[in-house]
Amino acid sequence: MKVLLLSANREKVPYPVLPIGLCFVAEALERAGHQVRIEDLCFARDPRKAVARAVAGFQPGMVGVGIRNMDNCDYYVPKNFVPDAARIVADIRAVTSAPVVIGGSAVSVLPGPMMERIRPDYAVVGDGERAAVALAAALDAGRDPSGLPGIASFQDGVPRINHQDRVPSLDVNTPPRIYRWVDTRRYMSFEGVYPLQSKRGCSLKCIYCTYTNIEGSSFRFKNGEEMASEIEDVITHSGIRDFEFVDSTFNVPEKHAMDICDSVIRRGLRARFIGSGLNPVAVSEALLVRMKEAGFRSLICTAESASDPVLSNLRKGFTRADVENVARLTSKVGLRTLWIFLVGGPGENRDTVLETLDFIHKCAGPGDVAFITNGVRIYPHTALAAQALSEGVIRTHEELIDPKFYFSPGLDRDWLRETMIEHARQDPRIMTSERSQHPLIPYGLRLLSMIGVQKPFWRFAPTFNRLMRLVS
Ligand code: B12
Repeated sequence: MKVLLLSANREKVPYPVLPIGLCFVAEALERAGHQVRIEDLCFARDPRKAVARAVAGFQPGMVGVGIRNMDNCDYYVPKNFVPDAARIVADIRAVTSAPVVIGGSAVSVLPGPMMERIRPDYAVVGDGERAAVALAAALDAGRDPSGLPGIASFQDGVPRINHQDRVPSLDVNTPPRIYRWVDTRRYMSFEGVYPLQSKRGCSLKCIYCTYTNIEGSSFRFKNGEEMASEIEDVITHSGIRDFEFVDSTFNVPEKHAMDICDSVIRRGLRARFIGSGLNPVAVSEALLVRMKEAGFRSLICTAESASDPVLSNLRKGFTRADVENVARLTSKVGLRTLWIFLVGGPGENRDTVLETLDFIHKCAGPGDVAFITNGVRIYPHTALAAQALSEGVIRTHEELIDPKFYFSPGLDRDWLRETMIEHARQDPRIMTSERSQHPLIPYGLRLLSMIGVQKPFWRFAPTFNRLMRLVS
């Protein structure tokens, strides 16, 4: 069967990200004998025309739409991507009667409401590889796919969702070989880095997080040798050397992270690892040293807070002392760190906010940057959503298809905003999420990329903040 896959994501903040999930699905469908084409709408001048052209030129028997983001999780500069996805599906319908299936992380977060808003024929919930192949096989054979695991469909006008058992290991998933499917160079011309996935799942219990709902709560791994081969293949075929692990967190569990680093070092791959999430719950000096040896240039530390009561309420599983320890170790080993803070969760008040800001001023390294988001996006079927329901902040999980934010009742939102602006003025290493939405940033990234500056580009955030201060 001919399968056309469209990537709906056109978001360029903080930079355009390669559609790795869709490419995993494309590879699986191709391996199953289907003829597959991807139409990436990220840079399309006129996405509606691009959709119509892609369908008319390929005449697919099934169309898949990859939907990564519902919204940008920003309270001050909100963007909602669901209407764009609905329009893409309507545009597909206008030119073909082929069945339409949606999939991607946004769909897995809230499948029912996403189906109701976007009106596809089917949705894939969870991993796409097996479910999409089973769906295409059923449609090809004229069988009803609505009972298949991982497939959601409308029954009497109401979405019915069949959850799937997660495969026990990732060994069955061959690499997504993204360079075969989309114009990777175009992405690299921003702050693009090539995404790698070495595991799925997350065993942590952070109250606001969707990761366990998307990927499951137990880990499924690819081993170090497989990852090293994948990296080698990407370098050989595309020349790309800047990578980033999109695992829930790279360093948990540590043994697996060590295994990946060891294999990369053994192969002598001259790869650079730019992003990759580091969780303070398990950071040893030995791991950081090994990561640096493997080619890690910088890290993204998802501390979320540096105040003990808030960390405890968020169930982060670590304390301020652990966060301070990470700051000490990353400085000692020489790994620049982008610190991520999520301010406004349960128990947050003026004192706890000031504690976090104090950490940034005093403990973050001189080359580090702190990215701060105000308000916590409430996601369905999380402990935070349960709390928000009991406090009357929301009425149903389903309404969370539209972004809703949790702000601690002990915090004045105006005070919070002004305080952040004030501290960012004092310490230009502080980047507020609001400021990161500045329309000039994508142009700046392109410029830096064009002149061949080494990544990560977030290290120029203080320069950008100083410039903004001059012009405002
Ligand atoms: C790593 C990551 C990042 C990195 C990306 C780095 C990179 N180079 O790619 C960074 C930090 C840059 C980032 C940024 C953003 N992110 Co982000 N990110 C993630 C994370 C942790 C992993 C994404 C990933 O690549 N997964 C690996 C792939 C293989 O999985 P997958 O896409 O789900 O694909 C599988 C299935 O979904 C399915 N599938 C996928 N597509 C399709 C299509 C079809 C047709 C079918 C049938 C199936 C299918 O099959 C795939 C294989 O099994 C997720 C959380 C998570 N655990 O999923 C959040 C997540 C996707 N991000 C999210 C958001 C909001 C953002 C931002 C908008 C804002 C922000 N605050 O950072 C930006 C947007 C960037 C952009 N330009 O789009 C949200 C999206 C939900 C929402 N609210 O809309 C998530 C879910 C996190 C969350 N808050 O819950 N992100």
